Amino acid sequence: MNTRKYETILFSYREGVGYITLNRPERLNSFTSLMHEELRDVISLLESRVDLRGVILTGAGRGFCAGQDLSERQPMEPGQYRDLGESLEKNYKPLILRLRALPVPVICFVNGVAAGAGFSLVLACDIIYAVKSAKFIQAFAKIGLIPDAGSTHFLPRLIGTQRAVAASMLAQPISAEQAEAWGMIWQCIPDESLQEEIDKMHIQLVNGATRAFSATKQAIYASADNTLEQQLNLETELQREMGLTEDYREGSQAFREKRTPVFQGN
Ligand code: T3D
Repeated sequence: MNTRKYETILFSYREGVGYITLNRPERLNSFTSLMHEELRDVISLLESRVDLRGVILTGAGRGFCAGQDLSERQPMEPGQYRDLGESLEKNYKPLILRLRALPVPVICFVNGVAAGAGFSLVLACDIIYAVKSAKFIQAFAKIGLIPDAGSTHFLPRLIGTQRAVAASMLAQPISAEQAEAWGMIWQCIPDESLQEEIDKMHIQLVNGATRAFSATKQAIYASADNTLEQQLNLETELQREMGLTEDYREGSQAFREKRTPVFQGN
């Protein structure tokens, strides 16, 4: 296993799968400047790997991520203000955009509470599992902020405008079961099955048709802004590319031979 040492996250790389674990359990893995710096470093490494097959993201301890570490924000004197736009531009925007743009599936295993920008981070992932005891809180309203780090983009698309507005303004926790029922996450899993599900996902990623996963992401995410005709054109272009891959050759051959395909991800 290829392992690098960080202070606020754990990172490992195994058989083309990058594992990122947010690792400040005593503060529910809330984001600090250092955590952003370390995440940037890890994402750069993932972007540079030609053998990348997938990414698995989770949190250490009882929480997934409680958003911005509020203890990093010093109390302000009357008349003093903070430029929060600077923090979003520097840290959150690149994190969300780069994670979303990774050319492989990014799978989130939500192991506990996800609040504020931690909730947004979850929504930026391609497939989301959450343990039954996990909950999701748009905590921003409680401190006088709007949902950020992509939540106003992802949430209405996933659960509809009414639910997105209410969840954001009321800041009420959404249970993992509710999240699954609303289509906000893929699956709610028993708490005790977390590691087993991660291990199963590892196998799926390592054996998957990675190029097709990448093009699937591209096509589905582009559909929000495309007309039907533009989307059909995009599908045509991407499917033409898929027809040139070794994985398609192998997949169709395996079907003919009635065996499981052995995809190499190229
Ligand atoms: O500033 C900018 O850069 C702008 C961008 C903002 C993006 C954002 O994310 S804003 C939203 C920030 N997040 C929040 O407002 C959530 C704050 N946390 C909570 O509301 C609650 O902790 C939870 C609902 C998430 C969980 O509640 P609970 O009861 O399970 O745990 P707890 O006891 O509140 O937290 C455990 C410890 O973690 C506790 O420390 P202690 O008392 O044991 O020493 C708590 O203070 C700490 N903690 C939790 N969240 C944060 C945190 N410490 C710093 N920052 C946090 N966000």
